[in-house]
Amino acid sequence: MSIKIVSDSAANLTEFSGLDFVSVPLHIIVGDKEFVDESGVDVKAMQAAIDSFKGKTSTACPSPQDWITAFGDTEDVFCITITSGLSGSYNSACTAKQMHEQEYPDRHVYIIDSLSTGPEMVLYVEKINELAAKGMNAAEINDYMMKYTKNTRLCFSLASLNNLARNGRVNPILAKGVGLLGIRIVGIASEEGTLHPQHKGRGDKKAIEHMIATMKEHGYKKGRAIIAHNDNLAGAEELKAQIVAEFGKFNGFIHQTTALCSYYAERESLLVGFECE
Ligand code: X90
Repeated sequence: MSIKIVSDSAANLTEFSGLDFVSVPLHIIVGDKEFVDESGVDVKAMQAAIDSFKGKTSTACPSPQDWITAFGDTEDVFCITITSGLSGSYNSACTAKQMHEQEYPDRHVYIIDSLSTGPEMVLYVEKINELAAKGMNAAEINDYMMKYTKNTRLCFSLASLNNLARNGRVNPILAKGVGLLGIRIVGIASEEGTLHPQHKGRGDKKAIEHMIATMKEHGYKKGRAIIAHNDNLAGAEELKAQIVAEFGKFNGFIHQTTALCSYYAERESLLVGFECE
């Protein structure tokens, strides 16, 4: 049996130990510079380029051909994309699947639209890996994942919505004031895979209190919880400490966002993907 996991780079994973894993990069375009969200991308240089650039910056999702290349020659591929509610990545992957399965009728691509991003995608990568290690076949894993994906959530604390608003991914009215004086916006990924803001307030301390309350409200108990931060390790450590204080332990890890999530979840933002009960 051979199973491969392919995700786009919104998962912030350049590598993953376990199953054969490939990350397919999104691109960040800053004037005449293009940052490819792959291993070795210089996120600090990207942020510096954004800071000093006056024009419009943008991002681009993988093309169907990018996806097909990543699928490779493995019989069964699980493909996890950033939310179709905010990106064309899922549609592109669907086109790729169609072309790939037409060319190789004995291969199969299972696409999971995360309706989310970052650490919630990591939960899916981990779970597929775990189920495959237990000996489940691809169809069984796919059935399991259809239920599993309904029982995970993403909560965010964003330090700015500028790039989301400028690229038409959130209402510009919502973006106003966020970032000034340490104003954070806390919310969750909605069922449709868009931003559902719930609280606006000042500073990480309040934001983290709201994140913990949101986790509780959505049935988090002691399951897996993965934290991604953009240049805010102190905030991530504080969130972890509050998870331990509130729920008894922290079953997960902390990592830094790579280029795509760093572009949209701007400096000092926090994301947590977690399992609900
Ligand atoms: O160019 C593209 O196709 C990529 C577009 C991606 C847009 C959204 C990225 C979001 C990154 C920000 C906050 C988390 C909220 C997620 C709600 C689903 C992270």
